[in-house]
Amino acid sequence: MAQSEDIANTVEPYQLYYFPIPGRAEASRVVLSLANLSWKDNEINFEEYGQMKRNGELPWGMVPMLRTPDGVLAESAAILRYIGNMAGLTPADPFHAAKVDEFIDGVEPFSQILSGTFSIEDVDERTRARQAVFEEEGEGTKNLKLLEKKIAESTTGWVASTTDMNIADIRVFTALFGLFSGNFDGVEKSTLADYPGLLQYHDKVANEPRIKAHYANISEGSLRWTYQPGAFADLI
Ligand SMILES: N[C@@H](CCC(=O)N[C@@H](CS)C(=O)NCC(=O)O)C(=O)O
Repeated sequence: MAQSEDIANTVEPYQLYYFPIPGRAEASRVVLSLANLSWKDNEINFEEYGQMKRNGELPWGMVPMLRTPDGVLAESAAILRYIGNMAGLTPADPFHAAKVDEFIDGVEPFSQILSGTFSIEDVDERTRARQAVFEEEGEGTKNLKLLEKKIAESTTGWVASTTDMNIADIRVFTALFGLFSGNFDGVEKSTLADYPGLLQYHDKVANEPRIKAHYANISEGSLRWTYQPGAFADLI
């Protein structure tokens, strides 16, 4: 890829920068697409990330980062809310909008459950550490149970009890099922067999027409297979 200054000179008014994985940028990528904005997905490698950081292009020294016609925006939740507002994917009434925010912020501990394991160089040790996360008393298990409980409490099937799908669903769906793509040693998709409520939620979101269309044509070997309908059908 060209240097970051060159990327910024391309024509799309919205430019997202993140690593070539779903991770913290995936929900914003989906919503940028659903918003029909003209945008570019700049998948950067670690060296390019380092260069952008040294150049002072990243407001908080991290990615994702979004360039917009109004300026640069960092923090994945802020980016998601901004794009979600433009896409009509946030509720209008203040309470439901706040409930949506609650879920976007509430899923944060879950999205960090592997964070202590990335620095473990030995693959066997790393695998064991991640398996422990999903043992009975592990943080992964606690978080999956909590998420399943929250979804069961929904009055509409959408995570924040909204009438329609919104950015909270897209964040929870991409964070939750992205973890089981096989990209993380020691994290087995079979774990989800213990969570029928989560599998039902997967079915609901993956079959939502806009989500289904968005992931209909992913490339061979893509990590995004967990977002397609039927991805976990063998566990049901
Ligand atoms: N709170 C931030 C956290 C961003 C974050 O942790 N970004 C990671 C990638 S997932 C990063 O930039 N890591 C590079 C580094 O810290 O060296 C957000 O949600 O955007």
